[in-house]
Amino acid sequence: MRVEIGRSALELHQGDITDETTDATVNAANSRLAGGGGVDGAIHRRGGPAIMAETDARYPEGCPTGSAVVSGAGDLAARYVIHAVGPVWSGGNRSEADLLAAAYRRCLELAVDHDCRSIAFPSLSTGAYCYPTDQAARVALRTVLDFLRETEEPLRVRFVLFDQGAYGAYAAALEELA
Ligand code: AR6
Repeated sequence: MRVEIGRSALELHQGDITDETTDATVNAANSRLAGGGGVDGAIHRRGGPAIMAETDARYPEGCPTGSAVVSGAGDLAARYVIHAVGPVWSGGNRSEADLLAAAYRRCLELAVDHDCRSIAFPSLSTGAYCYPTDQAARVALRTVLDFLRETEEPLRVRFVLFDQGAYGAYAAALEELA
């Protein structure tokens, strides 16, 4: 599924984010930037040790929830990995939606600042962090659509959803929002 916004585009794709060839690939990281399972495990496995070596050196304090930091992409096809820290779901009354939106927005800003023309996102927070996928999809897509309507730079934003359930949730949310 694909929606055009001015000179930019938003795409939904089902697959593995480590196969992407976008300029930037977003990692679903934790605030210690310590690595882990899910997307984080896959990115460090396939990208190799250079990514963690760089984040350890540049961001010894880690990255707060609701924000993101950038590194090189090691052996991945991307130029950059943007490590985003989404919130852990704890019922919805702990500013989870605002923190999730802030994490997406920071990734988009970093991508534009680094002259990226394309960026691939996973579904942040909806795995180990247990954010309900249908709600996360609405926050993610609204944030990206708002950003693409505001920004001057043409950007291709690709959501790479691992399974059919996640793809379906994002497709339904995009039909509602676009
Ligand atoms: N490509 C695309 N999507 C994937 C892939 C992949 N290779 N692998 C999993 N997903 P998660 P979170 C989907 O847990 O919830 C880590 O341990 C997955 O099905 O990766 O933000 C970190 O170190 C789910 O829909 O990220 C953190 O501690 C989505 O990606 C913590 O997990 C996100 O799942 C972050 O948790």
